[in-house]
Amino acid sequence: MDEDAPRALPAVSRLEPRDELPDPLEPLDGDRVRTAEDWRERRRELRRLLRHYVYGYAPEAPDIETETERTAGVLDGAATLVETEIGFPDLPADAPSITLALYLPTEVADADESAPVLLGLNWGGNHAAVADEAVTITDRAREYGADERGVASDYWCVDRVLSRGYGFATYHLADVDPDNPDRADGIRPYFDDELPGPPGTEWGSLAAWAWGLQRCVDALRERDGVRSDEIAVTGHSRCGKAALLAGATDERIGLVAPHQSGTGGTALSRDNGQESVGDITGTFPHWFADTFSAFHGQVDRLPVDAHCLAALVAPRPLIDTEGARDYWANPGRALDALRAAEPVWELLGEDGAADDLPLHEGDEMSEETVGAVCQFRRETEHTLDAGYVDAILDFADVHFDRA
Ligand code: GTR
Repeated sequence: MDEDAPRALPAVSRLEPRDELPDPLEPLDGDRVRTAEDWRERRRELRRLLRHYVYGYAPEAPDIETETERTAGVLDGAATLVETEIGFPDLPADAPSITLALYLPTEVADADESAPVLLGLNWGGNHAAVADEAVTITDRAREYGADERGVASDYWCVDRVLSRGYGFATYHLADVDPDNPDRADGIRPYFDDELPGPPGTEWGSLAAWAWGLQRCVDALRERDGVRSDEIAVTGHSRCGKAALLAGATDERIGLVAPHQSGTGGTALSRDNGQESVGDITGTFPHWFADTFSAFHGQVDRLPVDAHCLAALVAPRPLIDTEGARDYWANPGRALDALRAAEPVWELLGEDGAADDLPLHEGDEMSEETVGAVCQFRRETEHTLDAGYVDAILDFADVHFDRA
C-alpha cells in the first residue's frame, strides 16, 4: 500500500485533547515501538498524520525532464555553474518548471571529482543569491524576485561554501509556488485531481516548496560532480520549514539543516508562546492544509507536532540553527522538539543529541560533541550569514567524514 494513502482519520473535533506531547514511539493503536521495524510502521503513520493535519498531501513524484547548461569560471573563477531546467513532461505545456542553479568548486569540476552539496531554497531568485552575470534571471524571478543581482549574496555566502569543498545548489520558491494566498500561478492547481487526501487536506505552499526541493534532489542525483548521498538541505524561516519537511519526508537527503524555522518548522506548536497556530494560519493560510487552522485554540488536540517531523529525519543527521535573539522563531521550543524526538535516533542505534545543547559559536563540533541531532545558536536576530553557514558545514563535515 502506498505509504501516504489516507485511511479514515478523525475530524479535528474528534481528536482527544492531551496534556503531554504525543510520544513519537507510541502509535495511535497498538504496541509501543521497540524495534527499527516497528518504527518503519510508526514513521508511515506520523508522515500521514503530518500531511493530513498540518502540511497537506503532496502528489507522488512525477517524471521529470532536464535540460542543462554549464558555465565554467563563475564567481571569479571559483565555480562551475550548472543550470538545470527541470520540467514535467506529464503536465500541460504551460505548467511551471524549476530552474536549479548548482555551483561546483572549480577544482572538483575540473578534476571530474564529486562534492557534497548544500541545497538551499531561496526566496529572491537564483540571481539574488549569487552576484554573477552568468546566472539566469528567470521570468518568475523578474515577477516575484529581487530587483538586483546578488542582494542575498552575504546571506548565502556561496563563495564560503565552495571554499569549504562543498557545492551549492538552489532554486527560487516562486518557480513552484509564488507564496500567494490565492494559489494563483503556481504548480499546485496542476495536481488538483491527483492528491491522495480528502477535501481540506490539499497541500499548502510549504509542502509544494518541499516537493520542489525533492525534484531538485531528483536532478542533482543525476549530475556528475554531486555526491548523491551527501546532499544537505537548508532554508531560512519559511524556507527552513520547507527544508525540514523536504528532508523529513525524503530519505535520499543526507542531512537536514532548517535555519530559524519556527512554528511549522522545528518549534513545537504546543505551548509555543510566540507564533501560535492561530497567528501563522491567520497570516499565511496558504502555507498549510486547511485542516491545520482548526487547531487554533485547541492545539492540545494535535496528534503530531514539530518533534514528530524532526523524528522522521532519523537516523540521518539534523542540525537546527537558531538566533538567540530570534524570539518569534522560538529556539527554546525548537530545542524541546529535538529533545522529544531524540529517542527515535537512539532506538535506531545513533547517538541522539549531546547533553549540553545548544552549542554556541566557538564550540567544537566533533563526533563526541554533536551526536546526530544538534541545536546551534548565535547571538543574532532573524538572519542568515556566514556564521550560520559555517556551523551547518562544520556539522556536515562531522557526518560526511570530512572533519
Ligand atoms: C514570519 C512568519 C514566520 C517566518 C517568517 C519568514 O512573518 O511569522 O513563521 O516564516 O515570516 O519566513 O520570513
